[in-house]
Amino acid sequence: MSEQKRLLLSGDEAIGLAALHAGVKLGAGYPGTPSTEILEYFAELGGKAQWSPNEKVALEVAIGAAFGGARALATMKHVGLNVAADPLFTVAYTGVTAALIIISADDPGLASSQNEQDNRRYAEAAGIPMVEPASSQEAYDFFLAAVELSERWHVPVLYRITTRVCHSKTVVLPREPLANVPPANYIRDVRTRVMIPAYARPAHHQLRNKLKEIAAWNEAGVLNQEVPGSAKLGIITNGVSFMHAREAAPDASILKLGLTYPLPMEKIAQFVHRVDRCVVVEEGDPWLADAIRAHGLKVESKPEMYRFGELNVNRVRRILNRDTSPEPAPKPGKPPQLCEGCSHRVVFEVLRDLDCIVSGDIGCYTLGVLPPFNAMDTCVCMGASLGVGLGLRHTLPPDQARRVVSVIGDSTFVHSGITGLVEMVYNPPATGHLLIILDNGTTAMTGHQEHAGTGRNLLHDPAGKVCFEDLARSLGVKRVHVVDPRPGSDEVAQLIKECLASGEIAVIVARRPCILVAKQIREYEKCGTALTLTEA
Ligand SMILES: Cc1ncc(C[n+]2csc(CCOP(=O)(O)OP(=O)(O)O)c2C)c(N)n1
Ligand code: SF4
Repeated sequence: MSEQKRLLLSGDEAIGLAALHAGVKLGAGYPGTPSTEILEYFAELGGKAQWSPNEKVALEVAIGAAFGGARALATMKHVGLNVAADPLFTVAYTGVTAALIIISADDPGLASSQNEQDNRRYAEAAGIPMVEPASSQEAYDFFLAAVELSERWHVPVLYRITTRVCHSKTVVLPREPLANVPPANYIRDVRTRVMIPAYARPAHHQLRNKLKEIAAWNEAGVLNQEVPGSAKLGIITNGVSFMHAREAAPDASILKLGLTYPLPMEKIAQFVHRVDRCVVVEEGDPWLADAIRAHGLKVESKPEMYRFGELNVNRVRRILNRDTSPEPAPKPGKPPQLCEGCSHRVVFEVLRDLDCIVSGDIGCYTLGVLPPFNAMDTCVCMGASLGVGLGLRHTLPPDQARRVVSVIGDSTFVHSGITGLVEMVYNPPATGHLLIILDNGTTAMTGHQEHAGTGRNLLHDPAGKVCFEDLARSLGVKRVHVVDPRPGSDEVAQLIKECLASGEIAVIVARRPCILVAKQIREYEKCGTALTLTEA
C-alpha cells in the first residue's frame, strides 16, 4: 500500500469511503448526530445519496434498492432506528438480494440526543447480524466485510457505531474498490419478499438457521481479535471500549469482538476459561456481559454507575479496580442558547408572554425551554409535539386546554409531524388546537441539512418541495396563516391570540431563514431554486 493512500478520516468519513469502494448504489438516511457526515461524505465523493423524510422511509428506500440487486446503505442515529424499527424487523425475514447495511450511530453520554439507548439490543431482537468497528480503519474495513457477509447470507447487517468512532479522526489505508459489484436486476421471488403469514413462518425458521450458520462462521471470524497478555486478567470488549481497555490494562489478555451478534460463544468460553479473572468492558447496557453470563460463563460486568455516559481510560481503570467511589463531577459548561437573531426567538417570547402550555419538539428550538423564554412544557421525541399537544387539549379543563399550543420545526414536521397534523384534522379537540411550524428553511440542529420542505436535495440542488400551508389546507385545516417572525413586530402575537380564541384547529407557519444560513439560502435561490422563504 503506497504512502499517498494514507488518509486521515473520521469513522463517518471512513464509512462513506467504504460505501463508495463497496459499490453502494444508493445511500438514504435522515440526519442525526453522530451519523450525519456519512452520507454527506459519500455524496461528496460522488456516491448517490439522499435525505429521506425520516429513518423509516430511508430504510424502506434502501430495502427496495437491495431487493433490486443494488448494494444499499441506510444511515441514522440510534433513536432513528426506533422510527425504522417496523421495516427492520421484517427485512430480517425477507432478506435481501444485494447487500443492505443499516447504520445505527449510538450516542452514549447523550452528547446530542434525548436518550442513550443501546441499539445492540435491536440486533438481537430483530435477528440481524451486527458489526461494531473501533476505529476509522475498522469502520472502513468492517464495512467491506459487512457487505460480503450481507450478500453471503442474504441478510441485512446492522452496523453499530458510537460517537467517538464516528467523530475521531484516525489514519485509514483504503483498499482497491471491490471488483464484484453486482448489477441491479429484479428477479421475482414472491415467497421471500411478500410477508403474508404463510410465507413469513418459514422465513422466520430460515432466519434462525442463517443466524446459527453465521454464529459458527464467527467462531473463526476475521472480525474478532485476540490480544495475548497475562492470564491473570482477561477483558472481553467491543467498539471504542477496546481502545480504552488497551490503555487502561496494557498487560491484560483481550478478546475484542467485531461481529457482536450472533456471538462466537465457543471462542468466548475458551477465552474465559484461559484467564483467572474475566471482565466485560462495554459502554452502555451490560448487554455483552448478560449474553455471556446467560451461557453459564463466569464474567464480571461493570458496576451499574458505568452504564451511564461514555467510557474513557480512567473509567475503565476504575471498572477494573471495582472502584465505585463517586466520580468527579464534570465542570459546568455554559448553557446552550438560541443564536442572537435566531428566528425562533420571537415566537418563544410570545408563547412565554401569553402563558401558553407548549407541547414542544426536537431541534434548535427546544432551547425555548431555557431562560429567558421558559416556554416549552413537553418534548418527548421527534414529531411528538402534535400528539402530546392534542392529548392535553382533549383532557385538560377547557380554561387550560385553550392555552395548549404545539410547536415543531420544519424538518421535524416533515419527519413525523405530518401524521400528527392528520390526527388534528381527524380528531379535533373540542377547544380546537394550534400548530406552529417554525420554518427556518433548514435542519439547523444537525448542521443545516436540506429536507423535503426546502426544495433542495442533499447537495443543495433544486428538488421537489412540500409546501406546508398547501398541505395543511389540503388536509382540511381552514385557518392557515403564514407569518414572518420579524423582531419588533407584533404580528405573531396577534395571530396566535386570534387562533387560540377561535376554538378551531389552526396552523401558523412562522417562516424566516435560520440566520446562520440565510445568506447561503439566498445563493441557492439565485441558482434556480423556487423558494418561498422570506429574505432575512
Ligand atoms: C428520530 C430522530 N432522528 C433524528 C434526530 C436528530 N435531530 C434532532 S432535531 C432534528 C431536526 C431539527 O430540524 P428542525 O426541526 O427543522 O429544527 P431546527 O433545528 O432547524 O430549529 C434532527 C434531525 C432525532 N433527535 N431523532
Ligand atoms: S443555528 Fe439557526 S436555528 Fe439554530 S439557534 Fe442558531 S439561528 Fe437559530
